[in-house]
Amino acid sequence: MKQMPENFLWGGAVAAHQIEGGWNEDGKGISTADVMTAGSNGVAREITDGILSEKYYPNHEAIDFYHRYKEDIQLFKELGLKAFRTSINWTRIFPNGNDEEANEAGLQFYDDLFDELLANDIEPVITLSHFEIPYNLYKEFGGFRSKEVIDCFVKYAEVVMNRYKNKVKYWMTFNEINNQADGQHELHTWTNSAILFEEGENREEIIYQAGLNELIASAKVVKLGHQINPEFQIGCMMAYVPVYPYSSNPDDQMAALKVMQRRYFYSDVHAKGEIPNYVLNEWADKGYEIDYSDEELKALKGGTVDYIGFSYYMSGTVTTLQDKGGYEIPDYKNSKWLSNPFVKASDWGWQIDPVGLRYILNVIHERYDLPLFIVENGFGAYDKVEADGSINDQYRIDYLKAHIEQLKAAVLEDGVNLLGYTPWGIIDIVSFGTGEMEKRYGMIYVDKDNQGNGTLKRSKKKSFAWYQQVINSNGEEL
Ligand code: P53
Repeated sequence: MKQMPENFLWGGAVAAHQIEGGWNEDGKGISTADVMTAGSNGVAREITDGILSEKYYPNHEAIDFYHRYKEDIQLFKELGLKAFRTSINWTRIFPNGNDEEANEAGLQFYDDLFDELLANDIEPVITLSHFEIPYNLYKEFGGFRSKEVIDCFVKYAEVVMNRYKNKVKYWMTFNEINNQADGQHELHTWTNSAILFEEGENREEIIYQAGLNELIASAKVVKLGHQINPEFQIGCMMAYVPVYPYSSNPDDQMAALKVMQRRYFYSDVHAKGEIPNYVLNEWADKGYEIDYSDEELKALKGGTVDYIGFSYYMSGTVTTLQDKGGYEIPDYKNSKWLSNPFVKASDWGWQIDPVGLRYILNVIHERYDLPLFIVENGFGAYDKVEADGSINDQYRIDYLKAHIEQLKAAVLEDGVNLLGYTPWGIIDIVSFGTGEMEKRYGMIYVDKDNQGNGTLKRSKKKSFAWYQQVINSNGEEL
């Protein structure tokens, strides 16, 4: 029987702002995540102008990993994690984003964290910006609208890549850089680019500019990183939501292709180092004046990524048929986004589609011929603590099992080169989309509710022992 590669990185993933807390400790500055209030299922998070005393900001304390990481890493070790994906919070290192000097206390925190992981044989996998941009860079420059912020990011990356060059091998630049793609969702343009819009601005054009600025920054960092340590593996990080045509109508195929191109723009530039024709033509047709120099085009070419990191949670569906319902999207004439009648959805409406993971692994493998890394996948759900303290999250096991079966098919049957699998929110954390604690992904439960009450005590869910066995058997026993 074919087996998963010996060095396959079974792991778990989180992000600094969703786990650490300690939002104003040891010299840390305010980040974009620190001004996001708690929303709820169906209610958007608010982005406030600075920090307002009457509001609740769930990321300020999060699960207090900042002070509890040692005990949490002991649980990760017991679980058997070979890799742990987190991010460096930019504002611990450069509190304002454009400070002259880096903040030594912030650098020391990540030294200690990485040492602790390595001492427990856990490989750190590090994102440089996971929705954590210094708030000051929004105030001073309007976020990634500005070319100035490219230099701030490159300087920050250079400092941390130098500092941790013997501790961290796997890096990613911008988390889910394509979330912002259509420019329409405030939370996404804020967290990807630190951009808020004025009335009447052309959002699409501005987001193309900001996205390109990030791609240039990323490429410069990839080049620099390889100079700092040629062993570095530096990837991009995409949110892949494969979009299917609803029917075999040729227009539905084109609609699905066009919706995907808007997202592929980002990984195309990351992987191929060039702005694709379909985007250059769109800019010309719409009269967009996107600012880039020859020097920047050269930078793109010189900083292509080593691997494609991506999240996978769900798939989507589009149609041009007019009698199926759904809501209109701009990517192709008369196209509408609708739910897929062949798959079920989570309580938050995320469509559950394990086969979609195998599908997208194949598509991306064919498109780029690069190693792939699933750095997020998981099931956000309400968990119930039983009277005896146990948590029987069989639904989470079912979700993860079904997805691991499909990733195994992609590797063992389809020949996809996959570096690892780090399921999201290995320990319960603050939800990004809603700011809730009770949208839980973890195999480790954290006693805290949506209002911020709870002891923060950690306990193992049923999925803990299950995942332990998956890792132990290198994916054989599901
Ligand atoms: P929450 C959309 C589609 C796929 C992944 O999300 C997404 C999003 C944004 O909502 O985000 C990623 O916590 C993101 C994580 C986030 C995770 O998915 O809203 O990288 O920071 O927590 C899950 O359920």
